Amino acid sequence: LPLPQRLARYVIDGTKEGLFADLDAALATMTPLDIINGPLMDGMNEVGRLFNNNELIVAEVLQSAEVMKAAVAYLERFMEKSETANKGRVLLATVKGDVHDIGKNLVDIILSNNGYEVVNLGIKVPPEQLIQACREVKPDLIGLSGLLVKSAQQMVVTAEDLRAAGIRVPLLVGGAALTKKFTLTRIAPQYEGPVLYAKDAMEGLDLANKLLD
Ligand code: B1M
Repeated sequence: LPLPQRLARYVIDGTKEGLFADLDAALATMTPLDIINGPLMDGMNEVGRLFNNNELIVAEVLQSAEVMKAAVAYLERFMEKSETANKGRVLLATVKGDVHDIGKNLVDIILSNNGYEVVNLGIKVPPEQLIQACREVKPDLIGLSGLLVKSAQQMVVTAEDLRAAGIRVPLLVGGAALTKKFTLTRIAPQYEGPVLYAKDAMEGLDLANKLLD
């Protein structure tokens, strides 16, 4: 198989055998982010399709997730890091009821490498925990991730709860089940502060920079 297809295959098959050598080979011509957004994401999307068709079970998808995480962790050391620190503090979480964290952790890596201090609260974070952390951390931006359809609704509830707690720190939202339209028509009206939608981690960084730089 050609290199890009091989890289997608590691994710689809959930195997790391040969992965790191092939990542090194890919790094000769591609940036770490292009490798993640290209062949590795292609693999993940295929996993999602197979899972949807009942051709993969959860345990197999977990193995694919492990490979994706290992690849991202390996590639992180080759990413460009900005020298400027302290562009702002970001509180990051996957919303209540949702365990998907690969995309959120990618946002963490990219923001951290570009001068932001990120406090990552992890997965399944209920609004109360977010509100509590907000008071302690005093972030300049709150980032919410969610991949399930029900997570989009959970973001609406989270925005309402944050507003009720008097919080108006800008919100950055992202994740597969979300759209810009849903963000603007359903989440934003429930919140006092600005609400921004990012389709991927890089756009998240761009939006954070526009807002806080
Ligand atoms: Co699940 N899962 N999963 N899963 N899983 C999806 C999301 C699904 C679409 C698969 C499918 O059926 N085709 C489907 C959702 C259906 C729906 O609601 N419409 C699904 C389901 C159903 C489930 C379970 C319910 C399955 C079950 O138990 N029966 C269950 C849910 C558990 C729960 O959350 N309560 C479940 C569990 C799992 C695993 C644990 C096995 C595993 C997650 C492991 C982990 O994350 N640690 C898993 C995986 C791996 C997937 C798929 C295959 C891949 C997700 C992924 O990591 N993509 C996924 C199918 C798919 O997405 N194609 C699927 C790679 C990642 C880099 O992309 O997270 O989208 P993503 O992030 C992107 C953008 O979305 C954006 O930037 C990133 C790119 O740069 N982004 C942000 C994300 N967050 C952002 C935040 C931002 C900005 C941008 O600012 C703050």
